[in-house]
Amino acid sequence: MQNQAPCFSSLRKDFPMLSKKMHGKPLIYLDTAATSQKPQAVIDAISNFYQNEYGTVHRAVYELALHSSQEYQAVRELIQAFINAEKMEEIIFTRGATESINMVAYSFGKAFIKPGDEIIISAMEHHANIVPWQIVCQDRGAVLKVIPMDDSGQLLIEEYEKLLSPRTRLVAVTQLSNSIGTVNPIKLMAKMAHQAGACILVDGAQSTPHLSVDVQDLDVDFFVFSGHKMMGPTGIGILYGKAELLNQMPPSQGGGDMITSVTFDETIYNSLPLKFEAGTPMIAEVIGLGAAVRYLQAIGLDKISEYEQTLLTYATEKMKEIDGLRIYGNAPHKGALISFTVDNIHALDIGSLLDFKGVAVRTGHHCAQPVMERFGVKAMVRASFCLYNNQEEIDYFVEALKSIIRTLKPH
Ligand code: C6P
Repeated sequence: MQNQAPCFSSLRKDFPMLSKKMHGKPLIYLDTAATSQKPQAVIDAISNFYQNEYGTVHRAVYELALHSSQEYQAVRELIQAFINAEKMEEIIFTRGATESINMVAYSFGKAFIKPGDEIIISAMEHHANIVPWQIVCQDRGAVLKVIPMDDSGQLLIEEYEKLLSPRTRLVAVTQLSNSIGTVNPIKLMAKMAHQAGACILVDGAQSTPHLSVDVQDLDVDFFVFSGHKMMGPTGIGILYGKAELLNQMPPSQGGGDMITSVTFDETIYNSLPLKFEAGTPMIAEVIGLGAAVRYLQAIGLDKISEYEQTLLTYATEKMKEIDGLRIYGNAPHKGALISFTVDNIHALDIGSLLDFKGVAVRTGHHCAQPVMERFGVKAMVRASFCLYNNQEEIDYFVEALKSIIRTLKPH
């Protein structure tokens, strides 16, 4: 690749899955927005932990448990630095972005949402950042409002301004859309929410693997993401929340570790972050997430971003040349994913035939049905790119796509 940094081409060997074959063809993995492949460093960290170091956390004084507790805590510090949170106790381990949002919806809803209050989301949210708020609104008698977007997939900030009012309690918005790639102006949106007296939750499920995030600079109240989209294992996610808010919110689950004392009459909850971590946590998953963050940090998020943008530009230019292909989401600030349809050919057919050629893409509604409705389609194909993809793969993908279109196009 002309402008491919040598370090990126050499990274491919870190990912064992990338040397696999699918249907006898080399695997071309273009579905990182769903879940990323894992570098050997992450696989080794998890396997080493289970083989040599495994023990529980926070519950015992034997050496293995103490070591596990230290490692678990070290990853919390790592995540704190990764997103530049002010305090370590603001980092809560969850099972994923979905669980993080649901936890805030439940606890924030209980603490702060009253009948007649309003919650604002955007037209490009993943279902994980829609449904929990609908549930809160139903439970608390609140009203859900939606920021519209234009045809390029950018939020209409002037409409957002109009929606904000003294009744707004919370704004919940994605930093990077999983369906159309738009990167939203979070710093501005947070400032506007705060000026209206509201809090803001940012869904960072798609942004954390690709952009460097500074929650203090963005000045967001809650920030959520998943480990499995950023080279880490499944079953681990993060909920960042400002301590002053989390301290006022009730726990979303009760159980071990989230208490300081329990009698049949009364329970005193633990302090942050354990108040929100009931039960034996995802210990090995946390260790794996730590290895993933170290892996990303060693390369550098800014370099990753820059490289992925070259892939996005290259792929967009090539795909625009294909007759009848329509790309959804053309915001100037966009993450490295392309959702598209081809005239008269169903997205699922394209996905299945690409699979036979070794290419893995996502097809369907991308868990964002309102986005499909906004653009008047039932389903899209999505190719998402990442630090381990390269120009040759994009060439292969585009040629495969052209040949599928030639085969399926009605004559
Ligand atoms: N998007 C996709 O293919 P979980 O499943 O909890 O790790 O993440 C949920 C989630 C929340 N917000 C955004 C913006 C997301 O993209 C996702 C997951 C995957 O686009 C699976 S549907």
